[in-house]
Amino acid sequence: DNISPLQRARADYEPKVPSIFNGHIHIAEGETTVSVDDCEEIKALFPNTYGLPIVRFEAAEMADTTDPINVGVILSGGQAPGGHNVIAGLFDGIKKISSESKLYGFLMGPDGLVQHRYKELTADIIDEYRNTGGFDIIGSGRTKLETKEQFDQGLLVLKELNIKALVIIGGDDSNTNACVLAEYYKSIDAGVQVIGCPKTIDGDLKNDQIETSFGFDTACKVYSEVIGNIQRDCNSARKYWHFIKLMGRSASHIALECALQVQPNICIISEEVKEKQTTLAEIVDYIANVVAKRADKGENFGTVLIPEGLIEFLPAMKKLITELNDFLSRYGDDLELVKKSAKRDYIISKLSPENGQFYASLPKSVAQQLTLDRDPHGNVQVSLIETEQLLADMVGKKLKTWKKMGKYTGKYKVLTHFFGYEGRSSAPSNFDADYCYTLGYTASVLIAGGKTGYMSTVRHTHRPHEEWIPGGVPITMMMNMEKRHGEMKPVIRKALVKLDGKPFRTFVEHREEWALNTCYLYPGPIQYFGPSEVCDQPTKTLMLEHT
Ligand code: FBP
Repeated sequence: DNISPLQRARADYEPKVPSIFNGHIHIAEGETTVSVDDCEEIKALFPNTYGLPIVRFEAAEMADTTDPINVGVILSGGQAPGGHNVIAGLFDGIKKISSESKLYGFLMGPDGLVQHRYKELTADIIDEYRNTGGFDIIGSGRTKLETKEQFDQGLLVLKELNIKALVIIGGDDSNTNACVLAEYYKSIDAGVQVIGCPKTIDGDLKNDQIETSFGFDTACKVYSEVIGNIQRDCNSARKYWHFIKLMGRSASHIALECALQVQPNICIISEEVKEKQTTLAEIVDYIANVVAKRADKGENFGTVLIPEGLIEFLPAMKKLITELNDFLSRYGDDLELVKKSAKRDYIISKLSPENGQFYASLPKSVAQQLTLDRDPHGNVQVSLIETEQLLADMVGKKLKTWKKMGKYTGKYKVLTHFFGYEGRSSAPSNFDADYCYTLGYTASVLIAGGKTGYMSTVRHTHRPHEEWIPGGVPITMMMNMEKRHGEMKPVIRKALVKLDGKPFRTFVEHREEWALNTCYLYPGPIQYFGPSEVCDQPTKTLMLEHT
């Protein structure tokens, strides 16, 4: 037997769903919609799926259809807790319509559709994965579905399996592509609907229609548990500063949510850095100041939360990376020939004075990551840069100079951490288990109603589950035109941390106090059973944004 006792107990958990799911459902159409911006361009690009109405569900006497429906499902991009429950909800939904309905999973992401690699997801398989983390039921991948060839190739297997609708579970880019696919299939009368589901731990797929992307809740709770444990440890030994980097490709939602959950001494928010044009030196100064002030009180310990995306939000770093990419493509071969010990000076001599000076100020290990470790296209691999180490080292350097000046008398010992992958496949919290199952079931209702180019949505998620409002939103409504790789493209607008939003303002209200005093909160591990106030709470971000 290779499942853990918790897994066994969790298999029996029945996701809580909105009351409307207890009976038959009829789709009600609301007002027609427009895109968030660039309406004319989006309308021209999506003539068949633009301007569709938002849809809501109403209780009905009997089902609108009892015809069996074959559906395909794809998991796209990074793992997020709850993906298996989206699939379980979808499965239960189409089986409720007709026991003859079938669900097919395409393997290893969108590539499975193009390569015709799939498996039928039967009741036995689904039951094995209910309420579990990960995407291993069918695997995931990062292939982008964007060309006509891929769409046509995919259509062959969809026709072969008599699939009437495809559900794409993904982030902003995958849902943008889902919409392009929906538009294309509609334009050629392919007879295949496409429905999206909002996934990503990063929390940056949200807007007026989508309250949160699934997985964010669980991932933040996992990180907050561990940060809380670290805080209790450092408050006990009182000798380490912990620099903790948190996943989240560009937005800082995860770092902000964790800060609200654990009340650390410091949390940097990339969006604020960008807005205020803060320099790396200023961030280092800010952290060093807090370290010194705490040292004055004899508290030579603390926690610093750093969002993964920070590096790209630093204006000077952005400029340096651009010039380095250019430099490496021109002088990369010459650099190979330069002696290891002379490489650093060689690079500095070739950069503009401004960038050269900045490069010289970086710790050697980071400078090396910027120039030696490059991706197959020759670009700097920003995600490999250990920002937590970079900041810890630079703060150390600053404190040394302050020590010489008599401005600092404390002890500075550092430990660094990166929390990312360990939170992406955790068993979903009750919130994510319930939310995801509801999203999947909602998708089945949208499919039965003949909808295409829609994203499955659930509103009022800050309220008890009976009051949740499932429905569908046309994906074109969330789009605008943005420059991607030098070209204007229709995309779903990515949600960054809003500096005038309640979550950030709440953090700002408290951060000074949290910095100097020790106000740590210890959230503890995710609880799956027990009192509702311990088990079912959504994130602080969601509560602050909606109440
Ligand atoms: P998605 O946007 O696909 O959900 O992935 C999010 C994420 O976990 C980011 O937080 C992280 O930067 C990235 O994926 C890591 O990607 P990979 O899994 O390819 O290492």
